[in-house]
Amino acid sequence: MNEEATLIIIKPDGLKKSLTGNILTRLSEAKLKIIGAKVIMVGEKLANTHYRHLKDQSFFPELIKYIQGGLHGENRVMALVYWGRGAIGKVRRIAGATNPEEADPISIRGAYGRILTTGLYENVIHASSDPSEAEREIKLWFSPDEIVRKLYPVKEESVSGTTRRVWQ
Ligand code: DAT
Ligand code: MG
Repeated sequence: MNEEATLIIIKPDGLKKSLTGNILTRLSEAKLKIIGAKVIMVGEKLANTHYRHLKDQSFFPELIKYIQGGLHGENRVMALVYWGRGAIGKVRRIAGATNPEEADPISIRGAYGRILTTGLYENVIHASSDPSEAEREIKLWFSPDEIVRKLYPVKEESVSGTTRRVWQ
């Protein structure tokens, strides 16, 4: 198993239902390292970019509303980067299947997810599904200095006299 990083998002329903502690406890079973964590509000641009592979799906507008908190009156999400051997697969297993009704009942999505009457899967967390998706998503959600490990190449960028580190 390769050492790798994966992105996890605790979605607005997870925060609204006060599930953060339960979810982090479940994820700790994987014996991975947290190398980045923050609570943020998701803007439209971030939401659209994150879910760009689904833009032609009928549920896309509802999905964008969901991740931005529009279905829960709760505009926060918690974003985390976990790192370790086989991290992507281990986290996906603990998360469970995309459809919460098909997910193992002891997985996070099986235990806490539901299907809305609109058909949208309200499934509590996001987890990267493969290494290239993980890299794209981590670079989208985190800047290099928000992660306590050198994951991907970085460059310096100068903006009006101040330099900052950005992904190459
Ligand atoms: P995953 O989140 O398991 O990687 P995905 O990337 O295919 O799944 O989809 C992103 C989210 O979109 C998913 O967590 C819930 C929602 N979704 C996916 N497929 C759906 C469907 N057929 N009906 C309703 N919601 C769906
Ligand atoms: Mg996915």
